[in-house]
Amino acid sequence: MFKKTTLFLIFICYSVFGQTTYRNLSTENWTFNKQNETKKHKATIPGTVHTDLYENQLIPDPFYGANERQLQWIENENWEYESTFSLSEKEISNENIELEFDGLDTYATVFINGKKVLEADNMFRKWTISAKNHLKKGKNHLKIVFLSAVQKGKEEAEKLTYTLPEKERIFIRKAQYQFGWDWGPRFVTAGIWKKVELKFWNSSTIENIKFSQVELNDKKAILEFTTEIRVSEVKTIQLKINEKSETFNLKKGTNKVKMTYEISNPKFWWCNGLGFPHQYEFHFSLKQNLEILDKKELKIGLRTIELVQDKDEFGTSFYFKLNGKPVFMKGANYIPPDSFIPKQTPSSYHETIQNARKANMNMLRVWGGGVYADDEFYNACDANGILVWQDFMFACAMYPGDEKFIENVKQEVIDNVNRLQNHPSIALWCGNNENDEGWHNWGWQKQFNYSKADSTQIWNDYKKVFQELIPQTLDSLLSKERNLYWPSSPSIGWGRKESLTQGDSHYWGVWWGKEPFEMYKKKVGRFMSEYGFQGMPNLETLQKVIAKEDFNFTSEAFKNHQKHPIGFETITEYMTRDFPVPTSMEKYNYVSQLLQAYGMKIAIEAHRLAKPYCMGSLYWQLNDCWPVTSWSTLDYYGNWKASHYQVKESFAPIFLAVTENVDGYSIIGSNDNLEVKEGLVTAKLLDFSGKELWTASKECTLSDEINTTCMQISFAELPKFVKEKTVLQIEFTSNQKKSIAHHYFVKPKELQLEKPTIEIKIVGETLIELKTNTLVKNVCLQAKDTFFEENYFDLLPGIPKIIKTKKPTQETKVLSLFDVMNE
Ligand code: BMA
Repeated sequence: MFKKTTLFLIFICYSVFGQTTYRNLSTENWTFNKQNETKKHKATIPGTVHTDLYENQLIPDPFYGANERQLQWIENENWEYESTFSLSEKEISNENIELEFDGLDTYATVFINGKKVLEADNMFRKWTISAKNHLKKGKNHLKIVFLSAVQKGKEEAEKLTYTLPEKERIFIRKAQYQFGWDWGPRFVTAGIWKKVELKFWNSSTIENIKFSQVELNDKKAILEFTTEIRVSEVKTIQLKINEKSETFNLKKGTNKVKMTYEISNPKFWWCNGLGFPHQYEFHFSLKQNLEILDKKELKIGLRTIELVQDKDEFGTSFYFKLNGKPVFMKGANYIPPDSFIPKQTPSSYHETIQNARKANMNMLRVWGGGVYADDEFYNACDANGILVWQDFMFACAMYPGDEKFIENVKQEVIDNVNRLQNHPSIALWCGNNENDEGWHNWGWQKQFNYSKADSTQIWNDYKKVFQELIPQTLDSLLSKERNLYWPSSPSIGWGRKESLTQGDSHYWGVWWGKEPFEMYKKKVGRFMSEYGFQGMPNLETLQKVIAKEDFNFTSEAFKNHQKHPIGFETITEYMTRDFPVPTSMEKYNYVSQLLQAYGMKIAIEAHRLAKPYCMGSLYWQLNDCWPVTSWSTLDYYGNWKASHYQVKESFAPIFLAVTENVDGYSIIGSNDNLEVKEGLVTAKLLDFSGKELWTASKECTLSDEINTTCMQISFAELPKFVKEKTVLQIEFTSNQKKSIAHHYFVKPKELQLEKPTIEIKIVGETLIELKTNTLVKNVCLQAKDTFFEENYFDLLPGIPKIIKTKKPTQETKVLSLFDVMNE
């Protein structure tokens, strides 16, 4: 009996002090103040100085009107954040206490109880301080002083004998878009932008887990886990991975222990459209005798990914193989979801990724001018089968290459790769966005008057970071099958013809070069990682940040929410080419969205028709960081622009297109499924009243590898018809599933549309039915607080359409192209 009680007591002691625990300090009371000002204000952690100032009503809403301009002083100040928290006897008696900052933005000096314990200088790194010796039982004081990043950057720039492009921003390891972009305001923030916590651990703790796939086939998977365990003294421990346990003798310090794990008949992780993104859960525990010292959980997906670059008759291929299958990548570029990132919630990341999945995407590119995204972003990508092209955070400039900078970047790479490496979604690591293109094409040498020696130095620094440091660091961290590296996106600038025969390409002839949309058909590269066109967000989105009296193109408030120097001029120029140009704001807004969608349709169609020459189409850009007119297809609040509905259609697994050639039309089917699809193709020539002028049907087998010409229609076999009043409707029916496409013979502005009578009926709690007597081009449904599963579509007479809504709707407003033509 006595023995039992003693054992029980010993066990209690162990379990109280034994296991690694965490204490979130973000939830303590925090204050902030401008340096040298005594008045302290309440602060929210994680947060930014801008959001804290706003919440304390010390500044107006940074997104509202042209407030951005009057808030620029914030970036030049130093800011102090403080908190006092109490530690219990139990907490302080832990053997090790570490203070962990997941993110400090950016030049931060940390003091514990008045003693300086850290100087941080990189927003992207995780900072860990061994804090036991600085902390005490009872009250403790934590203070972080943030120096103006802009001032620090300027000081660094002074040290160079030449000027690097993009002024101070490139010296600062901080999100580059904060310095202003052509879709984003300039808000150079400061603050504790991620979680801060205390970690208490005793004798041993799991620091990091990685795995490699030793063998992976349909029958079995052999995984090798490498677990990094830190121990404070020589020790024998058991590591348990799910039901499997092994014993290891560890030395003081960090130990890497390896354990294999076998799975029979493994389920693979597939991207959206090709299968289920299956993930396996692993529970790790570190034990000594009966006592659990630390625990960790890991979800992994089993997949192989390759980047195939084979020489061919045109140049060099550029495509991904997932689990051995070539995959046409469909998706977009992802920018930070907010100018003030801590405002975002886990669910907002999931919603964005679900919106990508719903639009039939399978890849997003995390663009290099932002941040390495939040864990929830990658969790959502893993769960939704969205692959990630992950840039390192460098964009559109040249960067320094001194020793301090290099070491800083090295640690940044280590921290982020350690954090992200196990996500099945991560397909490729890419050095930077457009630095190589900029150096070779944007005329910096002339602009900054570089000597030969300057140029050599700058290019050598480039090579040091992107051709040596990053790939070498990746080699040291990643198992072979997770280590795909591409130095710069794009590999060759769009002005050069090789950009279309090898590597990935950013094609900006449309928009920046003002080339017509039809150019998209000619400028098709091997993998289109950027191209795009602006469209306005919904009016309500802009109305949230622009006052009624400012709601016109000339007000400062309105102009501030368009960051491209000639944004609206460019939109209007393109609109004039293909669409009627409305005078009212409401209709201009609507047509600007149709225009963007129209451009995206032409581009994506061209890319898909060029499969397998072209094997990827990632448009610029998925989302916004504030309410703005931009290239995004989802606005800041997650609303779908017309273009998002369009990309959903254009990225559909079965895709139909009509091309015109010398003697007729070809109907081409593209099939992105893993298996061949057999079905029936029907073409119908319809006038706008719904009258069938001609029809033909043909069996067609859509290959899963190459596009298939399903039908050739010669001009001769078609009856005479008025192009302005006729549409060719194409259907592909396979296993009772129908894909439909519409082909028009003239530009939208040339269509001769009749005034429609549209009937809208509520046919279910969240279902409405639409009918018309004549073709309605680009039906735009609007209702308060709801989302229409389909919108901006064409409605044909005799073909009622049932639309699902997110919430029940009472009043649905309809706008269509006819209303614009008859303004
Ligand atoms: C791309 C991006 C961004 C920019 C966009 C639109 O090339 O890399 O730099 O916002 O163009 O101009």
